[in-house]
This record gives sequence, C-alpha cells and structure tokens, in this order.
Amino acid sequence: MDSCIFCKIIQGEIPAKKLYEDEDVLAFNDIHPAAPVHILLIPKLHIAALTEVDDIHQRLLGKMLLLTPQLASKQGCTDGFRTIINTGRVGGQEVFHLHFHIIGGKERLPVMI
Ligand code: DGP
Repeated sequence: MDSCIFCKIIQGEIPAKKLYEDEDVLAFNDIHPAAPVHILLIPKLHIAALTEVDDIHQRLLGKMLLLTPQLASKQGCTDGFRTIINTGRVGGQEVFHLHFHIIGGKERLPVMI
C-alpha cells in the first residue's frame, strides 16, 4: 500500500531499527517507545487492522503469536512483557497496518488504556 508508513518501512523507504525479518513478518523498534523494550511486529502483507483478518491469515497470525515471546526474550524481557493490538479509532490505532506492540524491560510497565 503506497501511503502506508509500515509498508514503507518494509520496503526500506523509511529507516527503522529492524530486530527480526523473514518472508512473512518484520519486527522493529517503535519510534516512540513506551518502555525500554518496545517492539512492533508486523505482517509484510498489508492488513489494515485486526478487524480485517480472515481464515486465510490463520497461519500468519499464528506465526506472529509464536514469534512474540521469542522476540521479547531476545530483547531481555525474561520476566514478562505486554502485547497490545490497538484496533480502530476507538482502540487508539494510529497506523492502519496491523501491528503487535511488544512492551517490556522494566518492573512497572505503563498502563496503556
Ligand atoms: P498504534 O497507536 O497502535 O497505531 O501505534 C502505532 C505506533 O507506531 C506508535 O507507537 C508509533 C509507531 N510509529 C509510527 N510511525 C513510525 C515510524 O515511522 N517508525 C517507527 N519505528 N515507529 C513508528
């Protein structure tokens, strides 16, 4: 999708600190970290939001969930972390390309509601 910031990061048109990449997904540091560890995990396929997922995305979503604790632990979140998927306007979603926030790295994580 031409105007999508995260698609531009995937294409390398916008720089980001990449932490993990394969043919299906990309993980990179959030530009405005809410905690010492704040990873964004995104599918390379442009899916606007969690409300847009379908049966055909099951494998991809499963892969993202399985990767989540691996990415967190690689960044040192050995005692836990928080995973957030903001969805839609009311859900506080600002970038309309599906993403998991993976947040950790300190004792008291910010309450994000
Ligand atoms: P959300 O509110 O769930 O849509 O969160 C979007 C997140 O994306 C927000 O925490 C900031 C982050 N973000 C927005 N633009 C960029 C960017 O250009 N680079 C990076 N690394 N993160 C971005």
